[in-house]
Amino acid sequence: MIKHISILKCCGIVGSVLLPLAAGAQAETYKAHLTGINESKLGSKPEGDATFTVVGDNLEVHITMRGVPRDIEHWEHFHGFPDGRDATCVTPEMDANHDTYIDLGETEVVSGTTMVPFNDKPEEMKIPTHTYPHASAKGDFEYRKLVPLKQLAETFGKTYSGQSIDLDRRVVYIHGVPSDSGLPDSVHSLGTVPSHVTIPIACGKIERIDTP
Ligand SMILES: [Cu+2]
Repeated sequence: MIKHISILKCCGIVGSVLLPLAAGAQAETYKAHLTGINESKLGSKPEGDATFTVVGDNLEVHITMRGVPRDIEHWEHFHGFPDGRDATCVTPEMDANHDTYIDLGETEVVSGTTMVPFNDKPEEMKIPTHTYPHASAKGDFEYRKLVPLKQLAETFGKTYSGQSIDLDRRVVYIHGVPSDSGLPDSVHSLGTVPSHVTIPIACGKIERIDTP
């Protein structure tokens, strides 16, 4: 029963040493309920859920969204503070430049920075890719991924000098509106990535839901 300790010790995502599960005990699980941002501009009401479950050496990520702009790719990540501070979701009154849009920069005050992508290979932590989920013609998508925890923890620790993933201090963001949305220049983005790709459309705070 104790053979898993060494594995979990290296990768425990809350930084604690996890004891083996007793029969019937629940796996280490986190959940975020996502609700819309910039909804008045979207003409739809994004909503969904993200769950994160530690399964052996992997983190199983499952994200379902509905009401998002249809037929386009949607960037999605967890965001957080490199110093481990607790991140929360942006709120409408945080529109610092009063252009009536919440852009990526305006999320940073309370949500920190873009950390781990939910694309084809989250463990590589490469943010600009074209491997994010693509919404259906109805405006739904589902993303499911088994992420090797040890690899993710290593990449994370290198990127954010010795920090751990600490899911329960992070938030999940979904981004993206169609390229012909006519966003004003006041909507700021990430480097050279167009603002229609990075504009946030939904956010949810991650919380641990099993009983540690
Ligand atoms: Cu993001």
